Amino acid sequence: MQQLVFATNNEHKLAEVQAMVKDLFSIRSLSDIQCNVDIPETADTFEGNASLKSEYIQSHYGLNCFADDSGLEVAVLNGEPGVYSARYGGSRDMEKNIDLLLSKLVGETNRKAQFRTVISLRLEAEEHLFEGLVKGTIVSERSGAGGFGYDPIFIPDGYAKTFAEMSSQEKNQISHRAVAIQKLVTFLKNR
Ligand code: ITT
Repeated sequence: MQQLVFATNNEHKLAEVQAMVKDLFSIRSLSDIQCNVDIPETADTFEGNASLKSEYIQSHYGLNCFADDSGLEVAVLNGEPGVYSARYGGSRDMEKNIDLLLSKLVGETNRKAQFRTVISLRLEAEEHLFEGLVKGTIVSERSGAGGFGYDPIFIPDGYAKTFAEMSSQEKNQISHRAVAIQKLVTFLKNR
């Protein structure tokens, strides 16, 4: 089975992607390769940051790998929190991140948002990018205990529950990450 490093320190992302690709290729985490670095994400786009993370691993470890940069984009906030999703409220504290976002939407009727991810895959000298997005709405109160990040306040279009109220299998079939990983899998199969 082909081996790929997934360059993430987010254990939730790792678990989601491992569940999605488990029979197709084997994933090594950053701890599997003894990498304990918080790889700098200095770009202002998902594409740029995904590319920085995968490039770091390939240049320092010489391994084929991929990285995911992702976040929530709220229409009425001009795409905020976007690339700043992980630290929107000033730190990695998700309670504060969500509180800040909800406070900016108080009284707002346009609740449209989307989760977006860009995956950068590095195979030897080549880079390939895959995008996934899922549209939905932001609710005014948290609901559900599953998932991670902004999942308790996001209802995908066509559903009546938040990502945090879904089983991991359900979220993993429709999420932005699932869409991008499916594109990556198709690409690897056709090579
Ligand atoms: P790595 O960079 O190490 O992969 P990270 O958590 O810092 O981990 P990002 O820089 O891509 O990842 O930030 C993405 C943030 O966007 C993440 O911390 C969540 O707050 C949010 N996010 C991304 N995908 C999500 C999802 O499926 N459900 C809920 N929130 C998500």
